[in-house]
Amino acid sequence: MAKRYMEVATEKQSLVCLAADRNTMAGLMALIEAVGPHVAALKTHVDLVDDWSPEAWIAFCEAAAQANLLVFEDRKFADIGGISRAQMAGKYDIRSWSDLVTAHLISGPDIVDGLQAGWSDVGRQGGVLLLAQMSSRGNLLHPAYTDEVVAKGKEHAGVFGFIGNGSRPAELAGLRSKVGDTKMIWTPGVNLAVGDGAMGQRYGDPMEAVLAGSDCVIVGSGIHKANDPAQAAKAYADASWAGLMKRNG
Ligand code: S5P
Repeated sequence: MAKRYMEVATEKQSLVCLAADRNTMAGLMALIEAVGPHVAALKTHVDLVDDWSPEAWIAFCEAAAQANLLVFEDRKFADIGGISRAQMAGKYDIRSWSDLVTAHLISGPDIVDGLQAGWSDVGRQGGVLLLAQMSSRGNLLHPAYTDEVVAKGKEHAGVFGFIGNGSRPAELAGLRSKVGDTKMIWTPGVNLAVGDGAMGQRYGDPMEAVLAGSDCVIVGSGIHKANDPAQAAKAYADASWAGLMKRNG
């Protein structure tokens, strides 16, 4: 999965994952069409779509595949292993279309096995991104918790990587030194307009995040609320790629 992501990122010269936080199927489809060439992955919150239907969602995932995008459901699973496995099925059947999902490790490491079992149940493979840090102010993912998530996640083959805080480059650099080079770090809380966002969100600069060790900047409103989402996506892609070139010297 990591190889696939890096291939797409290299082809598009973009380390950007679009947080496609729109609440209609038409809005989501329009977004993929506009920004597909400039982003390497697509993050969804399937339960915030007002007119969701299985058929419309299948068409959306097909459009994402055509645009060569990994599909990442940001479900932030947190329950015990067996329930997480069951939640991969259910109405939204996340296991059948997601390549990546997010999870908190608060309930212990079996959640990763539960999510992996979910994909196995339908003969698919996927990767888990564990929340090691968050971008929102006052969050409770304190450094000792982060350290435990990293220590346990690094050892687990089902863990694709970690969510790190894109709004604080110093925190992110600290996370990268703990994670090492074997797992991904993807970072929300990124916007070209650095500073405080709505309802406690905080934003850092995309290039700074990549320089601090991010493998992928997750950008939502900076793209989907822009007057010209395609142009905005290109600007984020360029900033992320310039960061990678600079980091690699
Ligand atoms: O700590 C986090 C973790 C995540 S996954 N902070 C976040 O903001 N996110 C997600 O990233 C959040 O659920 C949203 O979909 C996206 C950020 O969107 P933006 O509009 O603030 O860029």
